Amino acid sequence: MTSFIPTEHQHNRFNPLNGQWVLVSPHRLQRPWSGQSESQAQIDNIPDYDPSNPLCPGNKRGNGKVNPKYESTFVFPNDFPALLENTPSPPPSDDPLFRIGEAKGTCRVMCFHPKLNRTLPVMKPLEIERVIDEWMNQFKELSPKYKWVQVFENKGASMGCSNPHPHCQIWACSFLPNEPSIKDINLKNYYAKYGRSLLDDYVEKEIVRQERVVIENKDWLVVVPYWAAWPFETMLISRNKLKRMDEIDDAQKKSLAIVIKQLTTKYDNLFKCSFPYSMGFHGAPTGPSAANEDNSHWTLHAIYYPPLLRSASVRKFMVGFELLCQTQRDLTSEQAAQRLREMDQNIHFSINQTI
Ligand code: H2U
Repeated sequence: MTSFIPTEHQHNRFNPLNGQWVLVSPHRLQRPWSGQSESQAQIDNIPDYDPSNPLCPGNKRGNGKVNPKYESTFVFPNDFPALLENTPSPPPSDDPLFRIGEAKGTCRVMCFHPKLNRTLPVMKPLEIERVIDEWMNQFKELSPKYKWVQVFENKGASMGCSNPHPHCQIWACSFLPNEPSIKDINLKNYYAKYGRSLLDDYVEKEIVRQERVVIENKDWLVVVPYWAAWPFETMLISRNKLKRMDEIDDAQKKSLAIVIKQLTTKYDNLFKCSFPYSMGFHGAPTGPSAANEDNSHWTLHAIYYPPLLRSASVRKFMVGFELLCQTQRDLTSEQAAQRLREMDQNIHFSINQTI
């Protein structure tokens, strides 16, 4: 038998953040595709302004309120929030099969830019800095009260985004949700064993290895994680051992704005479309008791989960074996990182965009 070649032979990789294995089957890249195609998410046919879009400046929203004629970012309470503050709490249950818990919180929407067609890759770095400023403001305001403040961007209809206007959401919860909760436990266990933050160690090792690095500057590292589940998934990790979003200083904010622009430009250039994804930041949990807790095991990072696999129209589905057993990917993380490294990070494919 020939020796093991990771780009040819299937294997399992372990994700130490969620404690799950990912099946990597690179030989499957050869399979033909006659399944669903996504409609291409182009940007050059989107106007600056749409009088019927409830997120544009001066327009009426779903609940009848009128947006101000905002000129930079704009935050408003979600008119259809998943979490509310003033609702009755459920009665306790001692039945292990019918457990129930309190869930309170608040949901906000944040527009990145007054123009409908200014997605992050075609925004100016200074405009992206204003977005980061507002992420930090929101985090500072909500984190003393809530255990978890999730800033996330759903981009593109194929990720369930309901509106093409460049925007993100902020959901603040009274409870620690599943993903950060599992991550917290795994990071804590690693710290207890090795006395270091798992992600600080990971950054150091990836910089030495280089094969999964997409972008690096003095403050931030972007890699396709060794254990990536989605084809072009990336992690954007602080190199300054930051624990939470509110610790980003001015220099780190400037370099973060550049990295976000570079990464999203590479993403758009990959399949020449407005690249869909869900992304969000994870850092140490917050809330009233957070000040007394040791969060040395955390490192601030963002995760990008893009669904596209082969082209602007062919996406990956998490179905079948993935739903019933475990995540599987075809392209290796190293191959995905190389594809992204090769993409231009300064010039956006859409020549119709003037920035
Ligand atoms: P997406 O990020 O999935 O596109 O969601 C946009 C959010 O904007 C969604 O949560 C809110 C929706 O409830 N929204 C309003 O609050 N008011 C509106 O008038 C339109 C959309």
